[in-house]
Amino acid sequence: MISLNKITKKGKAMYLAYDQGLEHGPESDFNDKNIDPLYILEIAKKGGFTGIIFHKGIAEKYSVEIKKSKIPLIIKLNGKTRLVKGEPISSIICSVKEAVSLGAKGVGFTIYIGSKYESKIIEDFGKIQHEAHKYKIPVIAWIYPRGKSIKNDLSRENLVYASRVGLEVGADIIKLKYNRKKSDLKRMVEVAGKAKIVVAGGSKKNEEDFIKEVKEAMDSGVIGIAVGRNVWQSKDPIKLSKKLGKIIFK
Ligand code: FBP
Repeated sequence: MISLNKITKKGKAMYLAYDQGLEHGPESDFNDKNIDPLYILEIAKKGGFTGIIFHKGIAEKYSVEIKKSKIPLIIKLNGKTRLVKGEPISSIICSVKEAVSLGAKGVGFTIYIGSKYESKIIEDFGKIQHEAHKYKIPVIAWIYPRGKSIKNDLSRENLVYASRVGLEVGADIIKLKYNRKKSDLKRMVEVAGKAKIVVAGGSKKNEEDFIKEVKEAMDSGVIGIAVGRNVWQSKDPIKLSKKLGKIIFK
């Protein structure tokens, strides 16, 4: 069993995701402040996050500051832009070995179940998972039902399926979307067995509603959150993060 100790606190997880520069593009998500990775690092540190999620480029260029911050680094190993339409697949841009040499305490990987490329994605994930576990590094799988065959990516059936795929393929933590139906999330937790679940945040919403969403998720048995925009697009990200920390680590 791989230990999650380095990227959790009291068994709970609060990750700040900052892979959107590649996934969505800077013009859609960033403003003058949050375009700067150092601003994000400061939120992660002062806000009490148990991990910061970067792609390889930021992990390399800002490695001195990341190490100094002592925030556990999680490197997202694959990614894609939003420019290509059609069936989704992310390319591997960083090996586990490189991630470890950059100081990663965990690695992330996106799996699009339902995509035409699913078999290649799952095959790649298998190799990454094997390698990461050789280094005793936990693997977080972002599992999103997506592609032409997926009619509703937030249906109970698809989300519960995504959760079980996470357990079956060997993810230690599964990052899933939450459709605001507690009974669906409880079922997702149940089918994930000994694998743990964190929920994604999505685009920026009303702060009170976001806090409520996090409470609901924690009540349903997930170990935490892996969110980006709702935190670093907030007017006061540190204040918000502290409120989230109280809910998550209480
Ligand atoms: P957010 O909280 O900003 O939504 O980040 C969570 C996340 O999973 C990111 O890690 C990733 O870049 C993004 O959402 C993917 O979102 P999309 O659904 O647009 O592919």
